[in-house]
Amino acid sequence: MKHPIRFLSLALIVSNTFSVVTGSFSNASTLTSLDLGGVWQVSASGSNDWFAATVPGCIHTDLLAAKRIPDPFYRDNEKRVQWISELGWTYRRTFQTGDEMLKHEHLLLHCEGLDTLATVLVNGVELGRADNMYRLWEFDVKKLLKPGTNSIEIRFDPVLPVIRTKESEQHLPTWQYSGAAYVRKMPCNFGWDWGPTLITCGIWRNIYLVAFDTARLDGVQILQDHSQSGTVKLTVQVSTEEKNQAGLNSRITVTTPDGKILNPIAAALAGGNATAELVIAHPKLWWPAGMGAQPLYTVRVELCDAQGKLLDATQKRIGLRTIKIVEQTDSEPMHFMVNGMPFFAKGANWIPADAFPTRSTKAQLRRYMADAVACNMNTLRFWGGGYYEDNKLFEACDELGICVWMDFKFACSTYPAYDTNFLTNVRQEAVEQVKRLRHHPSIGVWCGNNEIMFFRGGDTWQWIPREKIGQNESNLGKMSTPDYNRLFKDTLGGVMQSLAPQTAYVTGSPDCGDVHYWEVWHGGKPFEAYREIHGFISEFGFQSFPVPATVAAFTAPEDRTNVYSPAVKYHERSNRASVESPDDGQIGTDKIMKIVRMNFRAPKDFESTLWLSQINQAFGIEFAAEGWRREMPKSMGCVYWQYNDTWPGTSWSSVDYFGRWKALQFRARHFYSPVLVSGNFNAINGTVALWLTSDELKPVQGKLNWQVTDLAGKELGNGSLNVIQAAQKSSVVGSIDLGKLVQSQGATNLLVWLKFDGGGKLTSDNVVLLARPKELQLHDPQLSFTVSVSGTNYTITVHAAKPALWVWLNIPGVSARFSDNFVHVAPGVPMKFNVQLTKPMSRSELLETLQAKSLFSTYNQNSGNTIQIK
Ligand code: BMA
Repeated sequence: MKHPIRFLSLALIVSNTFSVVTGSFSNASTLTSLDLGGVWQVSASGSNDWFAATVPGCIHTDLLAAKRIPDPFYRDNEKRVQWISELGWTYRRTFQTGDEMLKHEHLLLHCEGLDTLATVLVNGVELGRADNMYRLWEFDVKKLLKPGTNSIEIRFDPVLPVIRTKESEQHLPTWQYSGAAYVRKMPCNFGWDWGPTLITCGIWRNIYLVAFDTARLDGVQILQDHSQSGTVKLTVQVSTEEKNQAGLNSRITVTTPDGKILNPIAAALAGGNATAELVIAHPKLWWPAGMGAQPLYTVRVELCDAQGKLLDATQKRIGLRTIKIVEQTDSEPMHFMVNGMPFFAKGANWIPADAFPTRSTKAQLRRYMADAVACNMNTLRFWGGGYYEDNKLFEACDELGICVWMDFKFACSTYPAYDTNFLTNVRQEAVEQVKRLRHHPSIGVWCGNNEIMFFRGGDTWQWIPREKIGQNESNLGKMSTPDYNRLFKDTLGGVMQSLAPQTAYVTGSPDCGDVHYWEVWHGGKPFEAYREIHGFISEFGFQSFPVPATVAAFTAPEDRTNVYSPAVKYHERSNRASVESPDDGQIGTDKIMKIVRMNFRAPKDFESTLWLSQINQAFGIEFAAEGWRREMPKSMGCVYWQYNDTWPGTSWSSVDYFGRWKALQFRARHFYSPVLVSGNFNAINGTVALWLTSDELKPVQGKLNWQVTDLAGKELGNGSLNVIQAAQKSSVVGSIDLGKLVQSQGATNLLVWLKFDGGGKLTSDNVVLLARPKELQLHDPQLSFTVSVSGTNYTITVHAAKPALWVWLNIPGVSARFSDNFVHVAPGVPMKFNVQLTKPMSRSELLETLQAKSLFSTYNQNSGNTIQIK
């Protein structure tokens, strides 16, 4: 029999042993758990060829560990492992249970993630079936377990035959894998336009036995009332599944961020529910990064029986804040408000960090979040084609101040919302996920889906209501408006309304007033087109190749001659969202190279092509971001596609699969800086408007210095301005008339160097180009550097004899993190970089291996000045 589903605090689990909750009530809790994770066995269903498996995990990583398959990420090995998805796979293990556990009134098998079509057996008896990887499945095992050795077996059926049959009965229009939308399984597992098709299965989250008496906690909802200044009132709603148990009590204790324990409140349960109110005086508010601190309060809820015996307990770390989405009106774009203050969303789109989710470690996930904050981001959109992210990712966001745009996991497809079984399944999924995540202060908005209702007047593709579909439009979506509303308004919206009424919900992106702007990448327009779009831009992006070390990880030496070599192209997916598609990476590679050549000269060799593609990507996204930040509040969000990667390859990411920063990530730190200085050249009147954009909540005061040089570095003019910029404001603060210089020198021989110094973090520098980079008459900058070492601290100072654009440091073969890269260095203004090395090097070793390069060094110097774009 299947029990209602709920989440437990993971804090209760201790690996492979019994854990007992200790509380401040008189006795220990009766809730006990036994972790069943660790070493299992797996075999293809029907065969008897068992080998070791790891739980949580998946069949691909188990086969890989058993050396039964090659690395699916290497070259085109993905093709060689497709057979895995055609088979069923069975996992099994034995475990011991003692009398202690068996004597409890309730004994459940608790599975936090089964991917996807699973049949669960204990001691040979079928307990039930699962059909949704996003749900938590519980089974009553009280009558089945015996003292001593017990067995568990979980059989996973292949999803492919199921979706093929359903798809042949009723076609679901999609640009993902045909029929994939019939199963509640991570959409990008079937392939996406940045990742492989590796349709896996397995026990992908924790699995354990849970035993308890009398009752356990079901949900804890914490509502906040900020209406009285100087206090925040918390309303804590506690519920248990066991509605008829008499005499249950709850006790709520709040610990402040500085460790002070506030007076506990007790509330008796009636009909399985209790409500308690607590007032927090002098509340410390939670803010997104850059706006303030992230103090976290801990709310501990204990459940006890009539005798005061502790039955269950859970802890939620919350932040005191209000966050809402202000809808788009005629006069203002959609935007976020936190604690009553609007803010400009600066960030990117997050996708699963590995095609096999269980491989992502807590440390890796935290590093991605820390890297986002280090680059002055305050927002990440957790895109709808992946999975509901782990608690540890949200905890990092809470602690670091990332505002999360949280998509429910529906993307780029029609879904069978006409099927009531599908809707019931999805409703339960939403209930569990919202209950698990609703206390996180980082979640700013929940969103029903990605690009299912995608109205863009005049475009060639869009998801439109079935009734508006003409003949011959087989590419278009056909999710009818009633179906769409049933799923995204009534079902998901209804769950949000009842379980997280204080959190904003929008039905879809971009049907909530945000903009996905793809005319540059998909439409082939130049970067200048970004300036024609305004509002809250939640997706736009341009691809680049990864760094040489990452390319080396998935290719053989003979592949590394040309970005068109089959293995390099194979890892570019923009026109091949699944293995079903015929493109071999040619179309996307051409798109990159076309825009690279529109903006830059021809790269001289393979590695230069990789680096130059990154400079081009950073150049385009920086151009867009500067424009949108400058015009705030006309635009209020810049969330580029995409932050990270799911495998090593060519994509829109700024941080690659191995966590290596591309040029874009380094530049993001500059173009998202709290105070941004930038310039806009008007070719008609020869002036450069000087902009100062501030996200600071207080006025900013400082000095803006500008200098004009020619490409040889000769100074042709300079000046400075004392500037006061108001809080959260962007405006032109000055103008430089370059009319005469442009006439005498030509726009292709001039650079404008800007620096705003507001002290500490409030500094910003920039270079204004008056022509496309490819037209600039660059000189060899003759870069040189000095290295100083103090303990494990390495400082590199780079000097340029002539202006050097997009200067970067690299140590081939060594994993290094540089404090900055892809910066512009003027002659006479040496630039300091810090580097962290994973293994120490002597100063002389470093001097020998370190490379300092710039745009100039990527060019084939014979490529000339007049480049034709094909
Ligand atoms: C969007 C996203 C993704 C996709 C990206 C690049 O529209 O929502 O589905 O990967 O564009 O094409």
